[in-house]
Amino acid sequence: MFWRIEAFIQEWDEERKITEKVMAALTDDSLHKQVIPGRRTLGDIAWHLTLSPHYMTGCGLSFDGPEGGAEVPESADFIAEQYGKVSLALQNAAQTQWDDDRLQEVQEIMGQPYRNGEMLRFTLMHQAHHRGQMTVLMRQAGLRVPEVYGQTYESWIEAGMEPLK
Ligand code: NI
Repeated sequence: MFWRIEAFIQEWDEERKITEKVMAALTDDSLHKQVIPGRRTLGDIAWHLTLSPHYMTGCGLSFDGPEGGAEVPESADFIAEQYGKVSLALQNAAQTQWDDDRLQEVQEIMGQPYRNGEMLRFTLMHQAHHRGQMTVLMRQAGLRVPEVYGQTYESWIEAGMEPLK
């Protein structure tokens, strides 16, 4: 739950920049990497994360969603570009359209009451959850993963240190 809009803006701005780094490390080929045969791919998850910020329009925020429809794009660059746009659009909308009082407003979502501040928190945690899935699949696809919350295997080595196990 966020009680102050400024607290959300600050956290979202940091988190969306981390997610942008992860998206920027994707390649077209890697998008087809599957969790297990026949299930979600890295591209599915990346595109799900790109579509997700726009769900906040269901709570009354107004901003444009990503271009490209529901189908997962073939281009990693396109996904990264659309993620950048929509994540910033959510941030700008929250900053200009809501104040602290609006965070207490309750919406019914799938039959359950949620405060807007809870939905913003959900959006943030949901992104972190799927971003973590992405970095594992990226490793399995042979990609270098950027630093998310701390050093990576490669950045330890580049710093002249022994990577942590
Ligand atoms: Ni999800």
